[in-house]
Amino acid sequence: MSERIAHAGLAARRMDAESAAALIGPGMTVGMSGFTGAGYPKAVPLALAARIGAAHELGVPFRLRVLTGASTAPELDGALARAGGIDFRLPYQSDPELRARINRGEIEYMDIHLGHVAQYAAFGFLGTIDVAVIEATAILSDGRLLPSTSVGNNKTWLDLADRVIVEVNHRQPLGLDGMHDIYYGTALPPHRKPIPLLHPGDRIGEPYLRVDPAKVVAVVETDAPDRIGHFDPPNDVSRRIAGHLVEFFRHEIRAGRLSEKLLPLQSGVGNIANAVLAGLREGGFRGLTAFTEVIQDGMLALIDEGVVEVASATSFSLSPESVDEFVRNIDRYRSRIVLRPQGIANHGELIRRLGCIAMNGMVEADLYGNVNSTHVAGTSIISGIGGSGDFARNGFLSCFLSPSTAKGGAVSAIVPMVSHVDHTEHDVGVVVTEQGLADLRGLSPKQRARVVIANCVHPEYRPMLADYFERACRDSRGKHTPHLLPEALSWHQRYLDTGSMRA
Ligand code: 0RQ
Repeated sequence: MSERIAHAGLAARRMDAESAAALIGPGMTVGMSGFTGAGYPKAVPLALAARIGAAHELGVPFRLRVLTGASTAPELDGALARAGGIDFRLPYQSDPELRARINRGEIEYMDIHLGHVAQYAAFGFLGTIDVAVIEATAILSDGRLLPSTSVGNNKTWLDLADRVIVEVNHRQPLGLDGMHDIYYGTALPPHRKPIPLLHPGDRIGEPYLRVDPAKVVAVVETDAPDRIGHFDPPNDVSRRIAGHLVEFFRHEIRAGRLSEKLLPLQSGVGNIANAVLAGLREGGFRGLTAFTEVIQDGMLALIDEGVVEVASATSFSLSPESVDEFVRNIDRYRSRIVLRPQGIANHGELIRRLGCIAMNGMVEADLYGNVNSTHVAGTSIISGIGGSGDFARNGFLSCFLSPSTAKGGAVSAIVPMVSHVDHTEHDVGVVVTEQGLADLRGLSPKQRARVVIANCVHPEYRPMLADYFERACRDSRGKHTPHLLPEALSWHQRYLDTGSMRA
């Protein structure tokens, strides 16, 4: 199984996952590969979880600081969380076990913009990175790594970590060779230069990850697929959301603010994002580009049909059916897809230069356009801000999408005041629900509230919100952003008390 390890010195450092996991000790900070369920190490974290479990049985404390690209999979976040082995975790996560432990207060979680993680670590704000555990498709004869299905923060962990463990996954297709673009021109302030990327398809770096072979303490071979779930087919609600957005793009083209090719698209993860991509296909768009984080099933379909010419991202997030199709046609995709480090894929300078159209899901928005992407009732985290803030703040257009209700109608996604703020009113341009679209550009807070109430709120909650706004305009001391403070979060409290926001 060594044809994928062409560097003799590193081939000699092959060992099993248990021996590699034994190189990681209590209290260490570990930077792992992995982004939205792709390209995460498949064997060492499981062995590490077993090692941690055994230590705990002997009463020996063993907890780690775990840093990744974004969400991983049950074999990494799930196993380490279940073993009680995570003390601190950063950034985006979506594993149910990890989430439950964070929300029980057992794990410290830092939610940070995905585009900021690499520089945050390079600035020294995260302390020493003791070990990097990175999945690769192959090791070249000079020791460089052919990345796998995500790039994420791998460059940063490889650069900064004292020691490196590489997992070479034989299941990842060798045809990925040539798809990655690892930019090595970053520097720390005050020595930074402009990043020379002018088009989403530009290649500005090299296809491989550099690593000092002297730092590589273990090479572990694996043969396991990425674990990514299935997507729901678009339903009536997601189709209506997509329909409103496509109609809005048409309106912007007629107004001369967008061309027929729009501007580089960023679309979030999840079913609504997939439905929006399908909506663009049905809307007759051609020759589009994407500068985004994740290539989902929907994006591959758009590339196949010429709707999208080229897509830049940091990771794949493909359902099992799409993976087979992808591997069969990988040579065709190679000229259409560029995978970059997330610090570049989500870089504010590039998002602003390219003028991305940001389309992200939200948990809730308020009357004035503040958006909560992360918390239920202000205190429990769902996943994290991901890259939504990188794109919302810097994009040409910043759109937030959600069904108008959640939990079978018991929760309104449009509330008097959001229970947690991820995107302030200053970063939100367009709010879309299946009810309609609120174009908030160029409006004052009270003007925004009227559009949001008229266009986005579910009919069951519209009279309640209209009533709140009317009384706030009358009774609020300040009339710029009218609120009734004792009542502003009462909908959330009612949901906690009764299971429903309905009055
Ligand atoms: O929970 O499954 O337990 O019922 O939140 O909601 O409707 O399945 O929608 O998958 O599109 O997720 C904001 C979470 C939406 C996502 C969010 C509950 C709901 C369900 C999921 P259940 P849906 P989606 C690029 C950009 C931040 C990161 C980001 C997200 C669960 O879009 O994580 O944008 N965004 N990244 O029931 C209580 C509400 C609720 C609610 C939804 N108002 N109150 N619960 N839910 N609304 C990608 C990356 O950065 C990697």
